[in-house]
Amino acid sequence: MKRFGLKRIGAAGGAVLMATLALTACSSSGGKAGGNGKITMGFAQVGAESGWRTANTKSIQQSAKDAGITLKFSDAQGKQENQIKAIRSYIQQKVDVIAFSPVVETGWDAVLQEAKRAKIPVILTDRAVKVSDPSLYETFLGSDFVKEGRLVGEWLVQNASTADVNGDGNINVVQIEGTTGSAPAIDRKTGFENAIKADPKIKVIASQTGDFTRDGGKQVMETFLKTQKKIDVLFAHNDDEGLGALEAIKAAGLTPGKDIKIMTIDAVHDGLTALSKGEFNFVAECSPLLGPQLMDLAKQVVKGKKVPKRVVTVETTFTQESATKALPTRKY
Ligand code: GZL
Ligand code: ZN
Repeated sequence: MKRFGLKRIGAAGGAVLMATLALTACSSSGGKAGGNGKITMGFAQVGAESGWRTANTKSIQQSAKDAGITLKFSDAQGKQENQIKAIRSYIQQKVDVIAFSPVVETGWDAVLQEAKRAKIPVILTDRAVKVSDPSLYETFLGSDFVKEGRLVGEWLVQNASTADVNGDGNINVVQIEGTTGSAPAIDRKTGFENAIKADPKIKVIASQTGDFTRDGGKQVMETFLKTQKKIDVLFAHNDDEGLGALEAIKAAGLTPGKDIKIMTIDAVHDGLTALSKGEFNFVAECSPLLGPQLMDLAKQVVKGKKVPKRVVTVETTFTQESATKALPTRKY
């Protein structure tokens, strides 16, 4: 499938990009930015629902400082109407660029039309939107969520022999999904469920949203433990749901990682700690450190430069051994 202008820039690539941009920035007129060339960015964040989100917020706030960009920041407590309100206020304040992580995929056309009419470029970070007119945003910087789900499914297929914990010949999977309607929840489910088709013994016997929170993961896992007889595997769409589920699994007198194999996505510090302790069995990384690349892209779009429509973050996966090695130097 031809990916339009797909660019893979890891953290190092982002730093290189930042260095070149810094050079061009001081030689250019600083584009549309305020008189002193200082760029003002309005950022509408989803909320503070998970360890991933707080690490993402820190990365954005720190990178704005490092890039000399004035940041107006709002936390929508997970509500789309609050994100829309924040974007409208940034339009009123005539910021130079708007960036946001859309809590769900749909319902953005109107407010993005208003930003376009106000000639304020918009950058999507972390999550994608479904809009009628792709010119409503300059670029989408974030993970390939389908790939994250696929990597989890492929690991389960490769490890099927040790995953049939109940020895009933089937590998019964319960799935705790992310926020309903969000790009990561939709795409991780798609990637995972497509990958496990490779082994007909693997079946998703129950699937429910835990809204990417620990509480959500705990409550849904309690329900699954009551209603499902033979659970072999849990796939939680993020570490926080998996960490909440751990509590429910232990409260039921089961040993996580042994009686129920657990796979999650994010690879935040607490998730890798659970993995290194053998409570989780596999974690696919989803990097929250989007700040440096976001600020590079913001400087380019404010200058009216064309940027790739899609910038995919470079990520990896972890097993117990690689998690133990990575933990001491992990930034989040
Ligand atoms: C993924 C991000 C998701 C994380 C969750 O890029 O949108 O939202 O996987 C977070 O931890 O809540
Ligand atoms: Zn089984």
